[in-house]
Amino acid sequence: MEVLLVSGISDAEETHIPFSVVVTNSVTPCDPKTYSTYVLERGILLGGLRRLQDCDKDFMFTYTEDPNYGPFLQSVNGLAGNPEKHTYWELLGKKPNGQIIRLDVGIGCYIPSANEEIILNYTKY
Ligand code: B12
Repeated sequence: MEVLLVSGISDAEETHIPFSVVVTNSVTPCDPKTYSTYVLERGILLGGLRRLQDCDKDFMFTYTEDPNYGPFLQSVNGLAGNPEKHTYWELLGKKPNGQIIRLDVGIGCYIPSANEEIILNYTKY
């Protein structure tokens, strides 16, 4: 009897890169909220935020589209940045050594690393 082995299915398994999203507010300080989500290998932050919004009813966000730089994070959990008040959502990343860096690209370009902490910080400019 001939046995046909179909290979390749396990090769198509997706690698999940888990990371956390911490929502903080430097304008009106309050307790940070922490969420967990993931991207696929080399997936963008926006994808992880969308997945989080789809899975967790306590997290929501909106963005606008900039003609040059792509998606600009507009609001998180109902609180929106406001040019008149000079407020916006700043994107920070906490490295494994604890160092906090300011991301050098927006949510459409940033690629989270495994177990990284992404901080969405409502702040002023
Ligand atoms: C001023 C400025 C800001 C201000 C804009 C508001 C204001 N009115 O001042 C604030 C502080 C909000 C800001 C925020 C951020 N910025 Co900025 N910003 C600039 C800067 C210095 C000038 C933009 C400008 O005024 N141009 C003149 C006006 C007339 O043109 P405009 O097209 O209308 O400008 C708008 C866009 O530039 C937009 N904008 C500004 N920054 C960003 C970032 C992203 C990702 C997007 C989609 C849009 C956007 O806001 C401007 C006003 O509406 C540029 C660098 C430069 N010299 O151009 C960086 C720059 C555009 N920003 C950058 C970055 C990385 C950010 C942040 C992601 C930083 C962070 N880690 O939080 C955040 C955005 C976070 C989010 N919520 O999505 C990068 C973008 C690189 C990239 N490929 O993504 C740049 C190129 C600086 C750099 N060299 O790293 N920024």
